[in-house]
Amino acid sequence: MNTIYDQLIIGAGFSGLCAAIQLKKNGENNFLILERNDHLGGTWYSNHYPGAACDVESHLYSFSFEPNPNWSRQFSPQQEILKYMEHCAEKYELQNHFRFGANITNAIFDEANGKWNVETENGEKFTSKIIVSCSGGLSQPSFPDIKGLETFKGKMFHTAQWENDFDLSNKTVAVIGTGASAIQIVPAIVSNVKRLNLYQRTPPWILPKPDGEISSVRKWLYTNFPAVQRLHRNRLYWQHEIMALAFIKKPGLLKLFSNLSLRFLKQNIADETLRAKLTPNYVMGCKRVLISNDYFPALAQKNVEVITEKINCINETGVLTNDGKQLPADVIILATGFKAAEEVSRFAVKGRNGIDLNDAWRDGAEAYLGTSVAGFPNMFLVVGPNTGLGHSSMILMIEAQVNFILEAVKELKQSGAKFVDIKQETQQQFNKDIQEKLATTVWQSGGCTSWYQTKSGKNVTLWPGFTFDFMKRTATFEKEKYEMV
Ligand code: N01
Repeated sequence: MNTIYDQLIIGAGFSGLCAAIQLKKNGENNFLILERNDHLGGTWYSNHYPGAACDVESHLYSFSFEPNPNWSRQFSPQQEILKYMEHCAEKYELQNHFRFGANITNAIFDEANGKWNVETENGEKFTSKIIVSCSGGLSQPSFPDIKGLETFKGKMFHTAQWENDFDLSNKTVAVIGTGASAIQIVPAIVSNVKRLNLYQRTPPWILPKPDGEISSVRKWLYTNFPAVQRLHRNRLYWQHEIMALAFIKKPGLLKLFSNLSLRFLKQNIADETLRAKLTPNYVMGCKRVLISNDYFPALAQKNVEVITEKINCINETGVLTNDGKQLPADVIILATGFKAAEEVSRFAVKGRNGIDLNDAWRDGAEAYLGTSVAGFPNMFLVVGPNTGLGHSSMILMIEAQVNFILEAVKELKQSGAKFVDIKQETQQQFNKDIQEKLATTVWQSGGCTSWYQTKSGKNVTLWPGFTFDFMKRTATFEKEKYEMV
C-alpha cells in the first residue's frame, strides 16, 4: 500500500522533532516521521556509551521554545537529554506521527506530479510532496581502515554501537581514537578495566569543563521566573559566539585558550613523557576543542598507557604497532568517529532527470543555506552541508533551518506551485562565498586534518560565521532564488 503525505520527515533526532513540532504548530498534520531505529532520539539514542554527555550547556543545547528549568547539570548526561526529547514528543503530540524501524532504501522524485516516492527496507512505500531530511550529520559510524580489523578474535565495537550487556570489568581494553567520544569513555571505564591501552593518532586540545550540578534554588528560580532562565541562555549564547570570533576572525584570541589548555595539562599530568605525547602541535580549534575535567587524570592512572606509535595492524589477539610492539586486548573499542564529510547520503536519492545525490556531491556536498540542493526539488535538509558549528549549540542552527523550511512550505501552499528548486547559479555563488570565508579560518589553516573536511581537504561541514548570521539569512524564504514550477 502506498500512503500519501504532505511532508515526510526522515529521522527522529533533534532535527526531526523540531521539524515535526513546528509543522504541527503551523497547522500541518498530514506528515510522517520515518526513523530507522525503534525509538526517537537519533544520535542521543544511539550514543549511549558510558560517560556520554553533551559538551554544550543544556540550557543552550535545548529548544528555545521548550525550556527545561530542571536540567540537573550544566552539561547533562545522554539519558537526561533523551528524556527531554521524549518529553517534547509527548507534549507536542507526535506519538502518532512516528514510523519506527523504517530504514529508507530510496527516495525518488517524480517530476511529472511533483512528488517524492520513498521506499523502506521492509518494502513500505510512501509518497509525499515534501521531504525534510533530518538524518543527522554524525549518524554513520566510521570504521578505521586498519589492516586485519576483521581478524580480531575478541570483542570489538564502535562507540556509537556500544554493547551495554558486555561487561568490561577486568578486561584488557584497547581504545582507538582520542576524539569527543573517547575522552568521555576513557574516564568512565578506567577504574573498571584491568588495562586500558589508548591509541592516539593526534592529541586533542582540551579545556576544563565548567560542569556541575544545578542547585534546586536555581531550578526553582527558572521555574518561577522564566525570564531568568532566558537571561542565562542569552549569556551562554553570547559566550559561545565569542568563540566564533576566535575561530573565524581573530585567531589571536585562540592563543589565550591554548595557554589555558597547556596549563591545565601541566596541572594534571606530572609525567613529562606523557605530557609531551598529549601536547597538540596544531592550532587550537582546527579540530573540535574538547572539554573534560576527568580525561587527563584518567590517563595518569597506573593501568593506562597512551600509545602514539602508528598502528600497523590488528590481529587475532590485539594490536601491533609499527615499532613491532604487540599489545594483547580482550576488547577493542573503536572511538573513530563518523562519516561526516564523505558518503553523505546512506540511501539512494534521485532528483530531477534521475540525478543521484551522492553523484551530485561527488566533489563534496553542497547546498543553499545547507537546506536546498539544486535538482532536488521540495527536498529540504536540516543539518545539511556547511551548517555544523565548531563553537556553539547545533539546536540554534536546527531551529533556524526549520524556520526556513516552514517558510518554504507556506510559499508552496500559497502559490499553488508544484515544486520549488533552488537555482544552480544561486547555490554555486553561495558555496563559492562559503569556501572563500572558510579559507582563512582556523579549520582550514590550522595545520590539521579533521572530520570537517573531505579527503581532498574541502570543508563541507562547518558554517563559517556567527549563528545570528545564519538565523538572519534563514528568516525568510526568498522565492526569487528558486525556480518555481
Ligand atoms: O570522533 P572524532 P568522535 N587509526 O572524529 C581517530 C560529536 N560528539 O566520535 O584525530 C587511528 O572526533 C582520530 O584520529 P585523528 C562531536 O561533534 C559530541 O570522538 O584523525 N586513529 C580521532 O582521534 C565530535 O567532534 C559529543 O588523527 C584513528 C578519533 O579516531 C564528533 O561527534 C560526544 C583512525 C575520532 O575522533 C565526533 O567525535 C561525542 C585510524 N585509522 C561526539 N581513524 C558531545 O559531547 C580515526 N582515528 C556532544
